[in-house]
Amino acid sequence: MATEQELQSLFDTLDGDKDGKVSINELFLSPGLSAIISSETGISSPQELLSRYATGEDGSITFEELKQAVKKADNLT
Ligand SMILES: [Ca+2]
Repeated sequence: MATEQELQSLFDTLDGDKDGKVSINELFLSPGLSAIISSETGISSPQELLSRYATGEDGSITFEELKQAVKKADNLT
């Protein structure tokens, strides 16, 4: 379980280039944080997470999209 604030801080840390989106490369660069995302969303692979929830053309996930994924797994407190 995570609060929105914890999720935001996790997202900001993952977003290494600070463009407001987390790309597949950023997920791969931080395996420890990706593992937390996996447990909060119940989706084990970064590829699957992005293909299910990222709606932008560049395939990166926004904070709102990540929040939806965590909410859907019932892990947002
Ligand atoms: Ca980024």
